[in-house]
Amino acid sequence: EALYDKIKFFAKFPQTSVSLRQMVEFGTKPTVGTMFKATQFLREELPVRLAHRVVELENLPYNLSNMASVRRVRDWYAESFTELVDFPRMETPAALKARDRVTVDANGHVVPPPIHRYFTPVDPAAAVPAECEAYNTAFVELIENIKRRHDPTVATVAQGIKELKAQHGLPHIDAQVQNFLDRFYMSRIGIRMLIGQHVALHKLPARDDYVGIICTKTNVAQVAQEAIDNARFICEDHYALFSAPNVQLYCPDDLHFMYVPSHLHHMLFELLKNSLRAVVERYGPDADHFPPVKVVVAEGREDITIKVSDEGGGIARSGMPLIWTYLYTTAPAQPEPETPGSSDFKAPMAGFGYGLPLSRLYARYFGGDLRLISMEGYGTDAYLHLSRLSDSEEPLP
Ligand code: W6P
Repeated sequence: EALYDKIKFFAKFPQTSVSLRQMVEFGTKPTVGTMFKATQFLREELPVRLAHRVVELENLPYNLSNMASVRRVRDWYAESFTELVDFPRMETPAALKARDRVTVDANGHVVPPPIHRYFTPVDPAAAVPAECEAYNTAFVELIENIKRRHDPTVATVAQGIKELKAQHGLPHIDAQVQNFLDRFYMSRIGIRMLIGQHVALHKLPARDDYVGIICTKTNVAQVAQEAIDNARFICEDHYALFSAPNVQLYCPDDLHFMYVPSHLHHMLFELLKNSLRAVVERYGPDADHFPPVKVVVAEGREDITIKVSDEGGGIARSGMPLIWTYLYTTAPAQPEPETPGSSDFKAPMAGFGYGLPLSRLYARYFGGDLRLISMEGYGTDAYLHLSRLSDSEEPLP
């Protein structure tokens, strides 16, 4: 039908990645004119990214594309795509200048205008049409609604994967499905980052340590301590413990770098929950002593690395690859929040659900990585590498 043809056309455009540095340089003291350029960029880029996902959702193996849950997610993507391409263009001289017509290269690939057309701050003194502000506000409202619409995506896709597992009785995830999910969730992280950043720049009052949702001085010890407190609380609640295993944090108080604090919190919280769970399950909830979990933070030139070590008995070497799959979960099924407004970052004491593969994607999104090394019979070390060189480009599947 017509909509799908349009989506296929947009999916031919290459996606344009934005570096953390670009996000920060662009978002520092944004003017209405600068925000207008960002609006123009997202008004072009978001439909392209969504279209890529719709096409991929339509072509999944194992009849996944026909599953009710996957179709529901596909419909959200198509709906959001439609709203974005139907959002009116504003034909100001500045907008026309920023939007050179696309060209087609020798291989028939569509070449979009270069990103610096959009990502160059506008001189605060430049004359900006009065309508721009209202236009920006309307666009922010649109993408906020889109972001909210897609909140239940992870839970809904997970439902489809569970059904697939039940139907095929797959012992562990198929590489093709694993690959799709890694790409799909990585793309989702990028889309939600761009929307979250744009909305925050538009709405939040300027602060000298924040550019949108990026904190230029993310204090590692502070975020780590919050993640520790939250994970211990959840652990105590889940196992009805008087006191969760202790977590010792070794981190300079003043160590800071440019990052998205909510991402860092999310990754550490996931790792800590896994470690606490392993320790409590190994020693039993009634044990009168638990070996502490240790968090060591190291500052290198390239990376800040955070090691989370537990003595929870470790994982067999043969079980290690399963840790990163989306089908492998030892935790009992839990009701997922489906209500609009529920946040991305909320999860009770799960096992190796989606926490680890998603945390690794969050790490990789800004050029980092997450690795696990385990000693079966003793414990596990998780290494969270975070890139300090903020010019890593978004990885775009
Ligand atoms: C375990 C299993 C695991 C996964 C991720 C992080 C820490 C741990 N500890 O036993």
